[in-house]
Amino acid sequence: FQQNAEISVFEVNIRFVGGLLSAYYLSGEEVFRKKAVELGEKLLPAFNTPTGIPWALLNIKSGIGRNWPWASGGSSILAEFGTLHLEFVHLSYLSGNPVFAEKVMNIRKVLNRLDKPEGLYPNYLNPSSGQWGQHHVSVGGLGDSFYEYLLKAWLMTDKTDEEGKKMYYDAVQAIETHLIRKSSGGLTYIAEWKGGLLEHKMGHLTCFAGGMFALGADGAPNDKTGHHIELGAEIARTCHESYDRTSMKLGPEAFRFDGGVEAIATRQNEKYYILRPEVIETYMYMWRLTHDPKYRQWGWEAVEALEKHCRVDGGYSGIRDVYNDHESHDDVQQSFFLSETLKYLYLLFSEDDLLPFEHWVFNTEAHPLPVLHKEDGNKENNQ
Ligand code: DMJ
Repeated sequence: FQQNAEISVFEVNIRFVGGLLSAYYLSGEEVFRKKAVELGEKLLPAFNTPTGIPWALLNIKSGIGRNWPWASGGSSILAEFGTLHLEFVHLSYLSGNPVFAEKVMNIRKVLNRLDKPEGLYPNYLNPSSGQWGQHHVSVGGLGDSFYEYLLKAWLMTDKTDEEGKKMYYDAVQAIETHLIRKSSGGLTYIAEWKGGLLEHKMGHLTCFAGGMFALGADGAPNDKTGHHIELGAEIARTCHESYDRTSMKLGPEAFRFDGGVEAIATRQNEKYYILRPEVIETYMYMWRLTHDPKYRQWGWEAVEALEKHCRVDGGYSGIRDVYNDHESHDDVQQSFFLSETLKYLYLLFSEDDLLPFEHWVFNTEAHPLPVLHKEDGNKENNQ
């Protein structure tokens, strides 16, 4: 933790803070609690900006932060600063130090003060001016886990975090109106929004949203529970199609619904598969919430494809082109393959009482965090 190195605040939080917190809750070993809190403290200087919206990058020795220069004139990114909430609430809960929860609650305050174009959250926010950057909206890369954490913040507080709940269902309403479309072949997809214009492309990352809609169905306002489950099922089907329409039965990084194609990657640089979990994650949620056997069948198709095309001597590798009959391996096994892809597969074929949703939420890297039940006094701690 003393290295003179620049780290991604988001990645360190979801992979390492989240991993340490899970290790603590699953083992009860004090060392994990202590290290999670120590690491959380190392991240705090990232919040030293005029608005308290954290920097994306932080030198953990000097505490100096900055943003990616490519991010709309040095903005912070919604999916990055919006994906600290669950871990930081737990850090306050476990340390007795309210500072962590205060930092993430302030992020919400800034967001709630801002006007949102058509009710949508742009992916970029300038941490100095507190103004939106480019009006690009996505439920995939740069946006995704912000929405996931609104819902899970509500669930993780035993449904006491009413602000998180409202922000989630309002956001989904705007996403449905402005981003969700149906192709002529009947596939529901989530497009990207750029200053009011739609790009009819869906990323592999966006496929997590099927599971999210289903997980959030229960609390949906205006009797919309069935509708949110159905939306989850439709996204799951579309993402399954994106796998089924390749030679390897593994999905591309992004697929399009324009120029006469549906659920197919048309650009060479979008044809790769890097062992990502989102489609299997959605199958797992859909299975648990509906028990429709097709989700296990689809999961098993993915297992067979992974064994056939990604298994290599040293482990598993990403693939450069899923439409090619011959594998070209990228020689990388991403850490989310173990923490997410294989874990969600394991859960898909396990009984529902293994890490039941009533007691656990998964952080965006699939590290399980316990629900803070009301009787354990979560209200005081969260405040
Ligand atoms: C993971 O690091 C997390 O799920 C993150 O939210 C986005 N996607 C990668 C895996 O694809």
